[in-house]
Amino acid sequence: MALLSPDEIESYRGEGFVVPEFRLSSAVVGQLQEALDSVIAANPDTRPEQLVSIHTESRGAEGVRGNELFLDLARNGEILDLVAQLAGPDLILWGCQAFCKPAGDGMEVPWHQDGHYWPIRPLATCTVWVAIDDSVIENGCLRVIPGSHREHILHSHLVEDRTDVVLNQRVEEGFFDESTAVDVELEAGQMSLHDVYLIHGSNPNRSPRRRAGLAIRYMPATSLFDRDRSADASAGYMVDFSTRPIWLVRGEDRTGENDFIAGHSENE
Ligand SMILES: O=C(O)CCC(=O)C(=O)O
Repeated sequence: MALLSPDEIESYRGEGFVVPEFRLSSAVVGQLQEALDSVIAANPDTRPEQLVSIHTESRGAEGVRGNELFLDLARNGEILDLVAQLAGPDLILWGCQAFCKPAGDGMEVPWHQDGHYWPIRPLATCTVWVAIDDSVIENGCLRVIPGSHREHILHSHLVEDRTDVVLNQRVEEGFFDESTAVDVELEAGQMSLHDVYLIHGSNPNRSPRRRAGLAIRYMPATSLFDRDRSADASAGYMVDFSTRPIWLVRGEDRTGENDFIAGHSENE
């Protein structure tokens, strides 16, 4: 296991993202690819870029029948060790989504800040983005604007009435300089970690190679997952924070108010 070095932690704080040395074995990558293929087959009406809550087997209000192999990965002790270095010892797993861009017609993810959509007070999340396939410039790898998280400001997002992009909201022009974007190229099994305020997105996949990644969302258990927002499709696809199961994966719930019961009966 390679924990983050002090320089890597510094880089995450300063740039808003980091690629650790730790990576998954090719055997685990093979299992994830197989599980993803079966989830795609079981959800023919869902775009594979929008496989929200892929770690739960019940369809629930969000409509995706997932696979618990992704939940096992999200509870992997080595990944949690990395996240704990950045977000503290008390951690809640509150989301897990596959962004799988098929070869040829994989959709763009517009430039956005995640925190714009999320009911976490105070707002804090570290996303671990795990490459299930090789993710490179050609097939639309994750792109980030280094340092765009630093001021902890959520910029205004334009709402677009489009179905050819993964999210229908994008950061309005003028808040960042796209020429500073960094392409986060990863081999299958590698991962990047990014901050909730970081501006990021990705280009369409016009290449002959699929590009799949799994975004695992962790929040410190010093924040509250606010369940007041129920079923909501304003991001361009359905999310339901009122019934979304969350898991305390490390330490204690420091707020004493997080609800770890909602949504679990269908998933245990
Ligand atoms: O997979 C992508 O291209 C985008 C991922 C993303 O927006 C996220 O992890 O928040």
